Amino acid sequence: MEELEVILLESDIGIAPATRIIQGIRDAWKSNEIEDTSGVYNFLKENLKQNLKEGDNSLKMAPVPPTVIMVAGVNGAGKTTSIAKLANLFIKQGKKVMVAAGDTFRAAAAEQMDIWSKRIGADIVKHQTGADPAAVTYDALEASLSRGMDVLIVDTAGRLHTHENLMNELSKIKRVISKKIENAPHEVLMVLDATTGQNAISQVKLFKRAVDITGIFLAKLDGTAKGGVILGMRDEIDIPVKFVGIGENVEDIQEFDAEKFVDALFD
Ligand SMILES: Nc1nc2c(ncn2[C@@H]2O[C@H](COP(=O)(O)OP(=O)(O)OP(=O)(O)O)[C@@H](O)[C@H]2O)c(=O)[nH]1
Ligand SMILES: [Mg+2]
Repeated sequence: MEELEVILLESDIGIAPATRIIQGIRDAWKSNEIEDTSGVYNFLKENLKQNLKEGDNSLKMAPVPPTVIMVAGVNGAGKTTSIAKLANLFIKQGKKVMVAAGDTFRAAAAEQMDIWSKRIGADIVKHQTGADPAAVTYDALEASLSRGMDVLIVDTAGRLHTHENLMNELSKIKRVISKKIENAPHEVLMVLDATTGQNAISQVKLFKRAVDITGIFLAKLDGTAKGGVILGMRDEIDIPVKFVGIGENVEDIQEFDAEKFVDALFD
């Protein structure tokens, strides 16, 4: 049991969930639900799968278009790439998609979004570097409505969750969206780098406080990272993982699958 606890902690699952799981195994052992080591293994796997399956993993779409999806996260998490992947998915479904280049902070950011949008065939609204991201968002909302877009995805600049001014800026962007379109944004996705350890929990908590995150996009799950941190996420924050990123190309996106995720973790 001690070895198992170490393994769980090393996989970034977090102390509270690891303790809960270990206690669950002890209880199951006492009540003869588990009889041998393979029983422990299966119990653990099922426990993690059930935990990750709770809640709704699908994207909430607006009853009347456009569906507005706001995307946030720390620097370099994979936001812009993940937006391109999502936009491409929608376009493949025959939807009209616009992206808002809401990262006006980094000089090359709008250009990066522009390149992606051309490649996948999405409309784009962008301003100069240094412009107010809320203003870009406002223009994109107007353009989405007038051009009859099905989906608008709003990119935002990477920011440190501990930086209060920048988190307030994020809240402002969300308020602009809510004012313009009732019940929007329909999703606020936080892109999380799968290689992030326990720090991810405090990241998500603070982003949730600022913009009420509705789902996680777990990027960079193709590397050595196992993304164990999301196992603890449900216990502590209760936000579902909706998508995973598994590479740098637009096709490298999958809907989150708890079964597959846990099996891969154990392999
Ligand atoms: N291997 C891998 N790389 C990814 C994935 N998603 C994004 N990346 C890479 O991660 C790097 C950062 O991606 P961006 O999309 O620019 O990240 P960002 O969060 O928009 O970054 P900032 O806007 O600077 O905060 C790029 O080199 C991407 O190609 C993924 O799922 N797998
Ligand atoms: Mg970006």
